[in-house]
Amino acid sequence: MRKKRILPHIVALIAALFIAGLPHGIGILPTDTVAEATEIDGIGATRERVRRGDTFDIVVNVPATNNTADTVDIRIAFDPTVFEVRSWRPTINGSDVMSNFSNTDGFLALVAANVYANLNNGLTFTASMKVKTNAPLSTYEFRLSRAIIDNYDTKYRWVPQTTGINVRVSNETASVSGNVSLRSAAPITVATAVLRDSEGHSVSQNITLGYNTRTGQYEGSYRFDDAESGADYTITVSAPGCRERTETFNTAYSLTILDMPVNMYGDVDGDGDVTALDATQILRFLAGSPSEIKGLDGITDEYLRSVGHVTAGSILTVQDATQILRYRAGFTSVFDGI
Ligand SMILES: [Ca+2]
Repeated sequence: MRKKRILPHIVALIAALFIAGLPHGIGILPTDTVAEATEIDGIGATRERVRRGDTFDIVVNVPATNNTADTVDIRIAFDPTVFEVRSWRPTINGSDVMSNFSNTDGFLALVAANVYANLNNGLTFTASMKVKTNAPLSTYEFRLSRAIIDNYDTKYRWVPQTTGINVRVSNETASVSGNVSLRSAAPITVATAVLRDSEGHSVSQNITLGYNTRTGQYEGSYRFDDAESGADYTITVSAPGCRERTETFNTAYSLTILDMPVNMYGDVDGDGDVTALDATQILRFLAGSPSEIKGLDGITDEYLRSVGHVTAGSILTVQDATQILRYRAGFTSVFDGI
């Protein structure tokens, strides 16, 4: 159908007539993972695991090229018994784009003829989708069933790397919660918790820490209620001047309680100060003697090992102990940059 240049005009005209009577969406919800999805060459989703009633974005991304396109013609197929389109208003700067969708037949489409769009920066088209409240729990594909961006003079033709994206509908939720605590001579009143799923999507939460006179610690708590049940996650807690702590777990229960104590850089024994005693713990560990890092049970506390590892090297060495001693003695050390 693309032997002559006139045809795209006709396609666009038909599309324009066809969309005239269709309802428009109700606005695109911003999400913090759109940038990630737009790095895809082809089709992507801002969320690959959703629950009934959730909204998310389907993104079609055409990577940057030096070619000039005559025609943009895209169609995405989805299961209309599971998803519905909230908004699909693709635009190309300076061009008229005919867009169309059907929540009955399950597709999103756009046609733009003779757009001569400058593809130097690439093109991104976003549809806001909603999971129907009665959607069966399963995995569904959004398929880029038509993806044509070409130029009749240069014969440029886009071949997307990703033509399908799976979105899993699950309706079981799990919560993850825990206390965050640290000892520090100077007040540390804020921390951050980041919950990350196995696909790399993450949500973060700011934690306010208060000083507990009974325990002598700065303490606060985090809680995430939007996790999926039975899935693998990591949680990472960070605080100023402290070694970040990451734990991996599975939401096997409806509530997972994971306390996340953190230590200041170099404070191996966790007393809130960086002293020669911390350097001693490192040296004992390196010598194979029992220490805070590896006790008599022979189990190495990987977090405390990372707390003692203050230099940029790949493993804990005597250099780490030396830096702690230098810092304590008032010499220049890696602590100057913390
Ligand atoms: Ca200490």
